[in-house]
Amino acid sequence: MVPPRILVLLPLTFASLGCGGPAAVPAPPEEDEVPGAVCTNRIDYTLGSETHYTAVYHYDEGGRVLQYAERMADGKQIFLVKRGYDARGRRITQNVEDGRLGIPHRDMTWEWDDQDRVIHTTFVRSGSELHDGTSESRFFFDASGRRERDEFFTDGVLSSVSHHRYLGGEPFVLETGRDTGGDGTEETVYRGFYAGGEWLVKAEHVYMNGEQIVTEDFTYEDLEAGHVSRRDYDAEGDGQADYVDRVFWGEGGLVERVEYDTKGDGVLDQSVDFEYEDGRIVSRTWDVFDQGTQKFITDVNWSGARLDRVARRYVPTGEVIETWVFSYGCEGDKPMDVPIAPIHGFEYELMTYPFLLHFEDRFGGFPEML
Ligand SMILES: [Ca+2]
Ligand SMILES: [Ca+2]
Repeated sequence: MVPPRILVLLPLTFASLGCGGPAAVPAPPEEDEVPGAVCTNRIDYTLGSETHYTAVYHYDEGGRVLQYAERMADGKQIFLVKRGYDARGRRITQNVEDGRLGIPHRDMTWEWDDQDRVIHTTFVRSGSELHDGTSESRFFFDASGRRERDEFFTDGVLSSVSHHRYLGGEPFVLETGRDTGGDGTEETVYRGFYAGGEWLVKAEHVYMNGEQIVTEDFTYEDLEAGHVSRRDYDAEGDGQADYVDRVFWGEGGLVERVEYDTKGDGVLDQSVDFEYEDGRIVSRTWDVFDQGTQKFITDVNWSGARLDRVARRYVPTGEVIETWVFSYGCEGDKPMDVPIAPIHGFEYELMTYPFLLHFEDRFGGFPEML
């Protein structure tokens, strides 16, 4: 299911933490001893002119992330992720220590079947009285290998069950009913309609109390290629779009521009333009019209196929808001995939396509827990 996309201005989340004091110079990162690690990559992050963080990834021989740590300029560790893998290289454990605003300790496990599908996850939160607890998910598949049922538990008690029903037809309908409490009564139903069994053309979120039907309609410029040109989001199913996105494609199947009409009144509220060189993004321009006129540009520099530097600036003043500088101690292309990490905002700056529309991506690949 594709949630409505809400653009929020300037998420300067780190600013409130404040390093205080005079402008600090980034210190060389401390290299931890990580058993099994063979090399490290690093990101130096600067927010404004005063706040510096360093992130270091440690990789094993197979190129998997064993540890990811973020430190402040004074060396204090503020975020740590450790991952463990089974003999087949599949992630089975993750431990997070969050010294910032999050839940201090988070321990996760993933259990796989012999077809490389995750069938069971656990997520234990500790260290904050308010949010401590255990979440658990179990995923079940039918005889033909399709996802059939998901069960969710909170502190050992069944909290909800999702049933996936493959209704067929053209467009092909996948219906997911969510039963809160697992008492046999479904409170919400989601229906995805896939043209040719492949591309989402319509989505409905139905609240069974009759109160609301959220509807999304997708129009394609090129259905074969999955190039969507427009999404109409109707928040209450009255047939009037409340939010309209338009996507413009360029040569080589790259997204050149996305327009957001956040009130569905035909007036453009925000837009994002992308520029590419050799098929790689080099510039992202974000124009905002609905909260005063504002313009942000993200410049992306590459060194060969690798990210070298990403910097986001506020155009009217020229002020650089945040900068990511990448350095590589490892050969080849290693994953930088710790989506929960505070410094990972660069991924958002590089993202050009706003939707998840292909049927195969319906359940995603790997169930991350944040
Ligand atoms: Ca129920
Ligand atoms: Ca409406």
